[in-house]
Amino acid sequence: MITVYKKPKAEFINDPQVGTVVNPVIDFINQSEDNVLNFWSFGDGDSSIQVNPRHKYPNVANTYQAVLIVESDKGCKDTAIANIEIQDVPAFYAPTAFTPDNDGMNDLFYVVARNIDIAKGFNLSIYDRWGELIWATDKYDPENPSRYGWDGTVKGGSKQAPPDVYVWRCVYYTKDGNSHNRTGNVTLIR
Ligand SMILES: [Ca+2]
Repeated sequence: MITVYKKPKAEFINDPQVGTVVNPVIDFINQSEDNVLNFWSFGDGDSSIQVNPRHKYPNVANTYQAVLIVESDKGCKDTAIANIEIQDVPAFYAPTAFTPDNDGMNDLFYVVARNIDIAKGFNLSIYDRWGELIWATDKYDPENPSRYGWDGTVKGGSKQAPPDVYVWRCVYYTKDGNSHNRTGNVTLIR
């Protein structure tokens, strides 16, 4: 008599769908069925036997082939494969608008700078249309650029800036030793 065991089903999704070189961390969410053992190969030489592993890819733009092999309690196997893309981001990015209304969406104005050397100094200043400095910070967190963003308040948080177009100026240094002085407009929408 031949016993036919049910084959397991290998399936997963990755979150986010596309990573960035700034934050190349991917959560692998296992959606397999009848999987007793899970063998992950992330495509960059690293591997895991966790059910839902989190993996940090190198901070370079590339596409990796992630493979999940699952095995049932009867030793039957199935394989799922997906391409994981880590995208480049611009060397410097500042949005042109933000909405500081505390709805959790786009409530902060902040810049994203790559290869930044904070030890040498950093400044982000906001000016109103009359050229008055209304907000500034000398803090920047490369791991979490929104952390010290402008929340649309002025005078130490006691007053809300009205909807308008504001001028920002950012001075920073990159790890190659160069200084950068960038400026632009941002529209505050409430
Ligand atoms: Ca908002």
